[in-house]
Amino acid sequence: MRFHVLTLFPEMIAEAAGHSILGRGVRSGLIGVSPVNIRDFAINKHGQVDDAPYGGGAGMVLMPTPVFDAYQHVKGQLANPGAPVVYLSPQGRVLTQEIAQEFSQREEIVLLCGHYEGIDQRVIDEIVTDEISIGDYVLTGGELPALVLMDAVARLVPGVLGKEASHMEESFAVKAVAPDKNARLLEHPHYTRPAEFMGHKVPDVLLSGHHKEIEAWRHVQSVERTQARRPDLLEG
Ligand code: 21W
Repeated sequence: MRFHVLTLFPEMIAEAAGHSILGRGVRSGLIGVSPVNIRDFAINKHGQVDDAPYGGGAGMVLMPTPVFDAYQHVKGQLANPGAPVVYLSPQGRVLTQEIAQEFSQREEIVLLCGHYEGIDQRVIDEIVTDEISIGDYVLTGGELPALVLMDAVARLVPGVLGKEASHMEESFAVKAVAPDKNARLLEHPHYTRPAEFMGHKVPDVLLSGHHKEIEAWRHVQSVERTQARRPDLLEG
């Protein structure tokens, strides 16, 4: 799976993509991350990529030509010219596990990160196939959302997670409470040594060695936590 990332901050993408699970996927060759600097496609020698909005108003708008030229450059490297072009934007549909699963089936994805007030609508209409938000809060650009999407998608690519973790993914699917919405239960609490920390003991059942009882206790914890913290996941 290869991600091509059109951005004004390519170092932000390259740096973060070198760490954790995403970094391991990259080093193992299962994941490719190719940042492309939109400024390399500036319209003049001053490196201009943005301009004032038609109709007035505060802030600047990313010009269509540098974005389109950066996309054309990437398109020339695509194995599949029909690869999705995902614009990270507050106006997009909110990223879910289901959307991450769909993207994980693709061989290649182009990610477009906005900055300033946004990107000229004409180039969006011309090249973008999907518009994705990561939630209802205001950020300063699309780079962190692009990294969030890549992280969520990369861990679903076979081989990126260890064997144990990918088995966990399967058992979660079984716990789904609303298959159409891909909802699931929150996790039970986790404990490790020491058996007592600041006067707080690990629940006895976890030290009992009774695997059936442990499983049942964890399931009850999951349901109770979900009811208390995310009742929306239990709807239906
Ligand atoms: C945020 C650009 C808001 C433009 C008052 C006056 C991509 C994002 C982004 C951004 C505006 C995502 C303003 C969740 C996000 C992103 C940058 C609108 C701001 N306010 N998902 N002007 N949240 N954000 N203008 O912010 O590019 S996905």
